Amino acid sequence: MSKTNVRHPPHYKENTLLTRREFISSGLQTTGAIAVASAATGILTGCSHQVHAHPTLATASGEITGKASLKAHAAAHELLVGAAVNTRLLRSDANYARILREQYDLVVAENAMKWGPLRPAPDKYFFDEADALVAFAEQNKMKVRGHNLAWHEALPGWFAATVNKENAQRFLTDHIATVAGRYKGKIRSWDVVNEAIQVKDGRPDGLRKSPWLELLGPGYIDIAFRAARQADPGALLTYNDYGVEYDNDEDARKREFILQLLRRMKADNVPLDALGIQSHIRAGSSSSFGKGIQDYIAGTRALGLQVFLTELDVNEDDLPYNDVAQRDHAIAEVYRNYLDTVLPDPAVKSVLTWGVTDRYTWLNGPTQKRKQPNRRQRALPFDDNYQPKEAFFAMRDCFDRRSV
Ligand code: 9MR
Repeated sequence: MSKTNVRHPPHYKENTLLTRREFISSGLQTTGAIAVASAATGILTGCSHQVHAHPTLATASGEITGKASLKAHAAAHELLVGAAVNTRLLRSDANYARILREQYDLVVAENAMKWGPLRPAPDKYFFDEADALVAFAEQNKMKVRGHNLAWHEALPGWFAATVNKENAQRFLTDHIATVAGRYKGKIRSWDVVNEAIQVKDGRPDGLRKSPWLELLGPGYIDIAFRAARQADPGALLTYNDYGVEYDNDEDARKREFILQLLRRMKADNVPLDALGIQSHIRAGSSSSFGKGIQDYIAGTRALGLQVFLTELDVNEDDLPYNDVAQRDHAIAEVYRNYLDTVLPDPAVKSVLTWGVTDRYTWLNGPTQKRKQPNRRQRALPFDDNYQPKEAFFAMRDCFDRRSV
């Protein structure tokens, strides 16, 4: 959701591991801190002998696996529950992989299917990481979301000097044919176009002045969706965006522009099946959730589209206190308020968090501007030690309350 045009170099690295400085300042003082300290030291020093935090998932709050898992509770209310995955951690962190298997039935690559990671050079593709995620999902009978085929960020380093108005359409359609074609029949839904609306760019259609818009004009969106349908006719084609969740003027304007785009696409018979609502939300916000997002979802449903909550997490930088239990409670309340606002609508079919454990959330990553640099964010359902937090139980309760 960063608002700058970040372009990653070809040798792209995921940035969600703790740095030594972050680890030292993390204040991991809860149970298991020593085990995690050893594990983190192993990662930081490249030591091959890695100690994993002890998996103690049955906590004082009760059993959370099997029938008590997120996915079992979600399935009872016609929802899929998923998470964004850092593919490298599937190999290096057994607890990470285990929680994914136990709790989730849907995965999406946090980075591995973006242009930058997939395209080391204009004529070369690097599929190993993306393939590994799809294989992991197949082995564990999980579904996969694809993220993403056209975005203004995470473009490869060579992009700006290589892609021009003459060849841009070919680059876009070849990329989609190759990537969506490779995973044909294996992807439940693709984020075809990501974050195309940016109100402050001031265009009457609300479109972001992205490289794709500059190269191809507004038509790039339809080109991308048509190419995606052709490459993988079975995938649910999704438009995905952020900044639409709150009852405030800024989010309301963005919702209007997105609905206008979706209506226009449907009117023009552009293949489109779903809307992704990223759901990067905040604790300590002065705005609330309510009619704005409910009407947005209902408007999307009226167009015959499904709705996916694609990147849920809670940024807690605005909380004025440091006490962990107090913060975790406030974060869980935000999960609760948000999910209770949106889940009653039957158009909502899946809930994905952007990560699994606070240990690797992008919100603690080096590119993130932080108001509380000495405090690690606790944005996700599992903490740094892989223990379920109040947010986990809030999610499960919200699934239970859904009347679908
Ligand atoms: O979490 C992702 C982070 O590791 C990457 O550096 C960044 C740029 O590729 O993208 C982050 O994920 C973003 C997602 O792809 C689109 N919506 C906003 C997410 C958080 O910035």
